[in-house]
This record gives sequence, C-alpha cells and structure tokens, in this order.
Amino acid sequence: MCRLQPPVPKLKEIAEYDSEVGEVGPYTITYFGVRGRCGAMRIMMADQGQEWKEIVVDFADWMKGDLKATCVFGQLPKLEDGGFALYQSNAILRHLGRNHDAYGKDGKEAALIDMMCDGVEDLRLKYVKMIYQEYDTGKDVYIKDLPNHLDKFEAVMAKNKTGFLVGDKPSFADYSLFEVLLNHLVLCSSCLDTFPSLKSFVEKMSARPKIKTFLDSEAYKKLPINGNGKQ
Ligand code: 6SG
Repeated sequence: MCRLQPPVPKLKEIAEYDSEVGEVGPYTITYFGVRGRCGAMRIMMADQGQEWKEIVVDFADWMKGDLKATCVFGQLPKLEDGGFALYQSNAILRHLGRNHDAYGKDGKEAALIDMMCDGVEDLRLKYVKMIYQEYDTGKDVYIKDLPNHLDKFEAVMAKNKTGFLVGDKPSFADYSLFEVLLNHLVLCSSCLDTFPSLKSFVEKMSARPKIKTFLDSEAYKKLPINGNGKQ
C-alpha cells in the first residue's frame, strides 16, 4: 500500500489511542473565533463527514501567553488528533489528506497536490498581507492584480477537466483553493467572471451536500473571515 495513504483510522481506534479527548471526538481544533487559517480544514472535515470539536480562544486569554508558550511556533491553529497535536495549517491539511484519502492516488499526484497547495499558500499570504497591513491603501491594486494569480489556477483546472486540481476527486489542495476563492469573492464578487473553470469549481464545491450544509450553518456564518474585521 502507498505510504502516503494509510487506512483511515476507525473512530474506535482513535478513541482508544486518545486518552484525553476520546469522548468528544477524534479531532479538536484550537483557534481564534475567525475563519482565518481554519477555513479550509473545517470545510474539508465537513465534506469528509468527519466531526470535530472546536476550542475557541479569545484574544484576552491568548495575550496571557500560557497557551502561546505551549504552541510549537507560538501560534494557532492547533489540531489534536486523539493524543497527537499538530501545528501549521497546511501541515494539518496534509495530515487530514492522508487520513481521509484526499492526497492523490500515487506519489506523483501527491507531489502535484503539494505543489498546488503551495501555490494557494502564496496567494493566501498575499491576501493576508493586504487584509492586515494594506487594506485601505492596497485593496484596489490587489484586486487589479488578482487575475495574474487566478489565471494560473484556471489553467490547471481547465487542463485537468475533472473539476478538481489533481486527479478526479477533491484533495486538500482543492479545499484550500475553494476556501481562498470564497474569501476573494467576498472581496470582489466579479473576480471569477473571466475564469469559467474556477467559477464552475466554486459552484460545484459549494453544492456538495455536506459543504452546503456547513456553509449554511450558523457555526460557519457567525465567524468573521479575518481577525481585524476586514474582508
Ligand atoms: C494568526 O499566523 O486569525 N496564526 C495566527 N496569531 C497570534 O500571537 N503559518 C501558520 C499557519 O499556517 C500561521 C499561523 C497564524 O498555521 S492567524 C496567530 O497565532 C500570535 O501570533 C490570523 C488570525 N488573526 C486573528 C488573531 C486573533 C488573535 C491574534 C490574531 C484579534 C485579532 C487580531 C488581534 C486580535 Fe488576533
């Protein structure tokens, strides 16, 4: 069997493996009360039919520093998978990809999925920089330049023809792209109008029943996209 695709652990096995949070479910996300760096992993877990628990940290508590001191890089999100703790949102997405068979069918597909995830990360970093540091002065320039980034994803999506970036089912990179595109549609509702493959991708992902239920939920809708209220 491909080492990148271990069998999905059964709930019972995770509960036995976990000595601390076994009764509340196999996964726990610890993060601030925003979509932010957890948007994609939440959508992925919802689509995979995987339940998870949320620990929401408020900023005043975070500033006390105790939790920060326990985090490997002094930052959130943190994912607990039973007794196993993981930081860095993209490492978490990859872990979920391995656990839920959303990391390609072989090593080459996995490498392409990694490549696309890193491409999404580059766009996400530009977006986050604009939101947190340059919103008032840089938003218009950002939107003007956006097609020069989206066209790369459009080309990959159009070439693959399956409705997904790599292979014929969603990978963690698709969930990450989907979530970043949802945020960009809030920033600029017409940003996908010249990108038919991306537009269709967002429509189809949004219509997947478990994603639709999640996106329609109060738990999702009540969370701001970003921590500073800009979107
Ligand atoms: C912030 O940057 O939410 N983690 C953030 N901030 C707190 O002390 N490379 C990794 C990854 O991919 C990046 C992690 C990320 O996982 S996310 C973190 O831990 C720190 O550094 C963006 C986000 N911001 C909202 C937020 C809540 C508390 C601190 C940041 C409320 C909003 C802004 C200030 C107070 Fe706030």
